Amino acid sequence: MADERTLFQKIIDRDVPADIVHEDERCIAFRDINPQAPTHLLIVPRKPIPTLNDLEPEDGELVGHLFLVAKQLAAEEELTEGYRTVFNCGDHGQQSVYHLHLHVLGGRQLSWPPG
Ligand code: DGP
Repeated sequence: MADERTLFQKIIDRDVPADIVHEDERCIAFRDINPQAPTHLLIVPRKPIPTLNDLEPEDGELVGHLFLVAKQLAAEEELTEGYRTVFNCGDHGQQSVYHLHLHVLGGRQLSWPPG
């Protein structure tokens, strides 16, 4: 039978290796394989929500938790000058993995607009 799990579900299940930096009952965080900044982390809920558009009202606390983990990991990574958090959503947002994830980018001066 076809394996319909997303890549990030396979990382959560430990079937694909990743450099994991945080894990708790609601999410996992690991280093992006193609980093766009000296620190580039992905925070992924264990719940397989495909995109931001699939969030339900009951997911509000989970999303808040992802941001609190982002803040904690940014401190651990010593991103004292600041950092950026991003949810890419859908085609125009250039989302490539359809399992919700929060990017945390830092360690260099970022530019705006993002392009
Ligand atoms: P997005 O484009 O927003 O869906 O971000 C997906 C990110 O996932 C992208 O920055 C690259 C990263 N990525 C893709 N494949 C892997 C992988 O196998 N391992 C890790 N650690 N990151 C991956």
